[in-house]
This record gives sequence, structure tokens and C-alpha cells, in this order.
Amino acid sequence: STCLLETNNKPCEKSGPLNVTKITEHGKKVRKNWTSSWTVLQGSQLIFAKSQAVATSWVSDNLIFANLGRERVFTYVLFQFGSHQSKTEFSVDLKGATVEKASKDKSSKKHVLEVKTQRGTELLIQSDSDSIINEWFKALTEAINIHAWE
Ligand code: I3S
Repeated sequence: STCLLETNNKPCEKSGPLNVTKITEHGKKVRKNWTSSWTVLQGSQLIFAKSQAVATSWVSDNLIFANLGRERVFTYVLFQFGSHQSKTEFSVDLKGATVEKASKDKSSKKHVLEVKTQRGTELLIQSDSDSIINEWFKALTEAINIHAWE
């Protein structure tokens, strides 16, 4: 598969191309700016980058390698704020987030999901493929449920 990144020896759950736009940032409405992003779901992090290569290097820039006993444990730290965040490269934390199928008034596009984070970011993610968006809906719902109480 396309998931090459590891966290605590766990491969990422899902990755692939999606169209994404923020609609709210820190609780404030922002102008839509649909871009196609390589999207990676890893643990409770949902990462957006321009391309798969950028996603890989961006995440590995934020990797901390720790040797715990005999096992090599890979832990990464993603910067939620600060210089590492840009319009095309950013991540959101899914702890306490919600995901739902977006209502028609949110977008004229088909197959749109709305993700709301605890920090007041709202994203729309979209694919022209019904089955791709359904897979993402399942994966995101699962990730949100698994990490809800952390
Ligand atoms: O929700 P909106 O404002 O109708 O979103 C559309 C606009 O953002 C539009 O751009 P400008 O109005 O900034 O020129 C985009 O091109 C559209 O894609 C947006 O709507 P959809 O329905 O595609 O999410």
C-alpha cells in the first residue's frame, strides 16, 4: 500500500489523494480554497500535503527516533501551530473531532465530508469517488472513536 510511515511501529491507517478546504480556522469562518492534497491518516493525526513525497518528508522531518530497550520505537511529533503549518501542508488532531457527511449547503460538490476539530477548525474533504469517500468516512470515524479518550 501507499502507507509507508510508522508511528510506534504501527503503519498509518490510510493515505491517498483528496480535495480539501478549510471553512473555519480557530472558530472563524475562512474563504474556501479547494486544493488537491495527499492525505495521511496516522493515529489521531490527519495530515495534508501537496504530494505523497512532500507528506513523507514533512512527517519524517518531525520524527523522533528513540531506542527503547531492544525495540526501535518511532514516535513523531507534529507541530499543530507554528512555522510548520502552511496553507498546503498542515495537520489536524482528531481527538475530540467529529466527522459527518456534509449537508448540501456546505458545498455543491458530491461526496463531501465535514471534519470539525476540537480546536475549532472545520474542513471539507471530497473525492469524486463515492467508494473512496466512504472508506475515508469509515477510517476517520474509527480513528476519532479510538482516540476519543486520550
Ligand atoms: O460555499 P461557497 O462560498 O459557495 O464556495 C464556493 C466558492 O468558494 C468558490 O470560490 P470563490 O467564490 O471564492 O471564487 C469556489 O470556487 C467553489 O468551489 C466553492 O464552492 P463548492 O460548492 O465547490 O464547495
